Amino acid sequence: MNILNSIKNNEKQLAVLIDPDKFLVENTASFIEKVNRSIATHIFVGGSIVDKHATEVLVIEIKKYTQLPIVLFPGDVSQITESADALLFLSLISGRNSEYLIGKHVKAVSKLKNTKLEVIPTGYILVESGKETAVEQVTKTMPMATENIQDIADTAKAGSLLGMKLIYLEAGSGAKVPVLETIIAKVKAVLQVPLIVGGGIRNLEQLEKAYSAGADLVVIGTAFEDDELFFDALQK
Ligand code: 1GP
Repeated sequence: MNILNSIKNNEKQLAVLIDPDKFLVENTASFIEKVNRSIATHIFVGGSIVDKHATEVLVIEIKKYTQLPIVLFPGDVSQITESADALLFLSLISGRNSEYLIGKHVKAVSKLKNTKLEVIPTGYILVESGKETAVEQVTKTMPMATENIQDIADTAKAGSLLGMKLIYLEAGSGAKVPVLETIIAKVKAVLQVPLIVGGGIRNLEQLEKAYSAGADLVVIGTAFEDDELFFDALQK
């Protein structure tokens, strides 16, 4: 299966994000059963700070219970495991920290050698969301100001012109407010590649708003960590 091709324009797809640092492996079967019954189309695995082997252990466990594609969304090179189907090769193009623009990628090369992981170049854009997020702390970069919509759209466009196959608009895990619809719409309008939106989406209304504004794939993590009943609102 080609994972990039499974992330399509204008199809309202949903990725459930599982952070190995916050998730108990023994809960995998029951959690994934809920994912399977929901409208989720992808499972993303990753987090800002994760123990070295936790990602691999979790991915292997998840695979036992689902056919959905498992995509790594790593905060660090140590989270790369070939047990997954694909890897978002994220470049933090909203920031100017060279480690997160290209440095970690160079370090990843030796880990990627001889793996079958599908590597998907992804432009990652952190947008201001009302409180400091883990991405900000870990990467030591500032999010882009919400009033600079043109700047955000230009950054996304520049990423796609550099050959990035996906653009990810990120408010940050557990963000107070999701990325504004005006920003999603403006970015979508300049892109040909699919647009991923995540951070702070906690209910159906916010999910629908993100789709209506132009998100092709929405990523939700914290809302499921806080309350698995949210899956009930997302039944197929
Ligand atoms: C975080 O975009 C993802 O990187 C999802 O965010 O945990 O707030 O849903 P939440």
